[in-house]
Amino acid sequence: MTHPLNTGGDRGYLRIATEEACATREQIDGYLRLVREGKADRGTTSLWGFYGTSPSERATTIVERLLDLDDRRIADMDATGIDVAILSMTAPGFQVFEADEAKAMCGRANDALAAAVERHPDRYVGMTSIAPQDPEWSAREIARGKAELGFKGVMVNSHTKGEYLDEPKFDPILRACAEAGQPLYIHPQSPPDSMIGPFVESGLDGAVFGFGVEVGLHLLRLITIGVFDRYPDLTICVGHGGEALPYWLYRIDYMHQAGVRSGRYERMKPLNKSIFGYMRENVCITTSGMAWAPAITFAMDVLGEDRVMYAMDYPYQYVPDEVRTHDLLKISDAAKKKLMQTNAERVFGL
Ligand code: 1DF
Ligand code: MN
Repeated sequence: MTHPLNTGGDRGYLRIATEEACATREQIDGYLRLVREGKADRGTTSLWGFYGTSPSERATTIVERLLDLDDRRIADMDATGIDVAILSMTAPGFQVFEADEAKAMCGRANDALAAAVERHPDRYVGMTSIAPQDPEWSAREIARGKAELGFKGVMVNSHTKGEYLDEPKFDPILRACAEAGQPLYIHPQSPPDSMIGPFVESGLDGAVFGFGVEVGLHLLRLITIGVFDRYPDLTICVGHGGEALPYWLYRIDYMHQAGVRSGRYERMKPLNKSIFGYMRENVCITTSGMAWAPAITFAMDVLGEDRVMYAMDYPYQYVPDEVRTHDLLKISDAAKKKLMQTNAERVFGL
């Protein structure tokens, strides 16, 4: 990527942040309406009941920052030294609305994001949001995102009304990503009602823990159903240091192979590769929310230097010092450039 303003200068690398959130007013108003009418699931009620109505500093500044796609966001990027932000509509996207409303809102949000990218072409990259309630529509939106809107990846906010993308009906979405040659980013949302009880009663439903459990489960469901045997060139990205999976990988792999051999679960079939193999060859992780040297270097060690990308998780974790944590990592200059810049350029085709 050529950057007219900044080529990384003395640093030797650009900082490309890969999990950066925005929202339309209509989207946030939609969450608030669902919450008010008692039609939101428990996770959305907890999350958007807070962000949408709390007078706290955290809630009000985050909502303001989500809605701004111009001066304030660019100023924040400049203040922290972020050269390029890969933007997507915030969680839970359009996946909590009825299908017709979801599609209409999602299409308008994609258009609005594309317009923002057009206003700031050297600072923003967009990802296509989808409404998995209608898989065929979502597949067409993925193609439109690539061909007409210039988007470089596809965002899904994990489960859709309690269903995961390994369900056969969602296959058109996976196929569309593979055909577009674009990565599917599985971003968290709160666990579904079927799972959230013990999380929400303890205050652990959101980004503190529930998000990671939810996305780790989602990715493992996709791997174990054989999504990468069906689409060997598909890349799936997850944030937050890989949602704990790199750390658990040895045990997951061991027990998965034991489970396959035992024939204990009908759904657990032999796969072409080990889970370790898919994690190293089909999955990319980002450092969103996990600006922690031991976790980042561990993930790079386990998955390889080509598999880990920088992210800030703006505006939910807008902490300037965390950028410096990345800059100061004790890794080679070549590995740092991959982490901060070139892995994102490769994965998103920038
Ligand atoms: C939070 C964090 C909320 C993230 C998010 O979406 C979100 C949070 C509503 O802290 O409540 O995307 N995040 O990715 O870290
Ligand atoms: Mn995020």
